[in-house]
Amino acid sequence: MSPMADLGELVDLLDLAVAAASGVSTPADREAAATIAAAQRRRRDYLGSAIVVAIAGGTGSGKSSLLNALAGEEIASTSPIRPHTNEPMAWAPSGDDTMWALLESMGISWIVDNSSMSSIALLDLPDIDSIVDDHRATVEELLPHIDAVIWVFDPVKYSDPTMHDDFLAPLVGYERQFLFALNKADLLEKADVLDINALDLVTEDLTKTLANDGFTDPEPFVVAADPASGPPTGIDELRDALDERLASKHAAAAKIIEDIGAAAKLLGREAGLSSGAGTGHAEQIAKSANNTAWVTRTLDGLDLGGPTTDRILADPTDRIAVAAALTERAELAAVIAAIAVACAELSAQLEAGTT
Ligand SMILES: Nc1nc2c(ncn2[C@@H]2O[C@H](COP(=O)(O)OP(=O)(O)O)[C@@H](O)[C@H]2O)c(=O)[nH]1
Ligand SMILES: [Mg+2]
Repeated sequence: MSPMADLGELVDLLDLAVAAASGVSTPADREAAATIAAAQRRRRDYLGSAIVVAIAGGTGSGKSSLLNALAGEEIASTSPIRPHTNEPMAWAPSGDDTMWALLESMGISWIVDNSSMSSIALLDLPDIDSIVDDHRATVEELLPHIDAVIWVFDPVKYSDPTMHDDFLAPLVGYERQFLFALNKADLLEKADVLDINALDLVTEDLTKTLANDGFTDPEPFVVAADPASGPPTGIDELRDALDERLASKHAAAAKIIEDIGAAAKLLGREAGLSSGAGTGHAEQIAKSANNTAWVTRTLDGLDLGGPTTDRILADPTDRIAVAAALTERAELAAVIAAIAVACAELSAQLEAGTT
């Protein structure tokens, strides 16, 4: 599988185009393109075409079990002996070099090759109920690079005040990225408390507790990732929710690709480079190299100032200045062409990208 291009690279190219356009495009067009690039850099999620989901929760809540259930295979080792996972591990699509590099930069060196679901990466985070401050810092560092966090609760510790007051409530600003899962439903399902089903009772109480933390309409998924008997339950609903997020991420990505493609075209517009990427530019530049009148007119029309432009306007037969101006255009044309190619590749990837 060839390495996937990602939106991050496309944003890099747009920045490169803005730089290459400094003597060519209008300040307004360059500013518009730079604003689009900067906005993408501020995004609070992973810019690739896959969705990156961290699984967080207290000791023994079932994070590793949930990762295994979502993956449909035994990835993270689970154990009844606590604490078990002391290092974050990831299950990430093979071939996505950018994501693997990202995971390594986040300090995740234990990466399991995910060949079955090319558009989802799952991170099994360390238990978070010990050393709360350190772990909250870890999660806060991760959040800008990932798409979602599944917070896992078990029926015994779901209302642990440390978890809610010291951990979740301070992170309420990230709620757009959060999903909640009540695990070990099998332990509650058959129990009644004063005629009320224990599972309903706990689900309702967890929902209320999360609302008290400050979350808007929290709706925990009810799952059994590793029930005492039988197969996992509730996993399909959770996976559907992740698929939905992946779909909306793809829709958002399609919009970004469109915006970046448009911004690149705008950068080339004034310089006559916006007719599309490819050989046309080279031809146009070669042709206009012998046409100082065209170059002068173009530069004059741009009203750019700058030493090269000033020199040509002062003396349209100044071949060195004309050559310099054309080089600037050729460089910009090359970056615009690279952007067009990357946009086409990414669009194709998005169209092919399903779980
Ligand atoms: N009954 C039951 N046990 C579970 C379920 N999910 C996990 N467990 C058990 O809970 C223990 C802790 O699970 P693990 O996934 O290692 O938790 P982690 O520490 O959060 O990664 C293990 O013994 C699991 O088998 C579940 O849905 N039902
Ligand atoms: Mg674990």
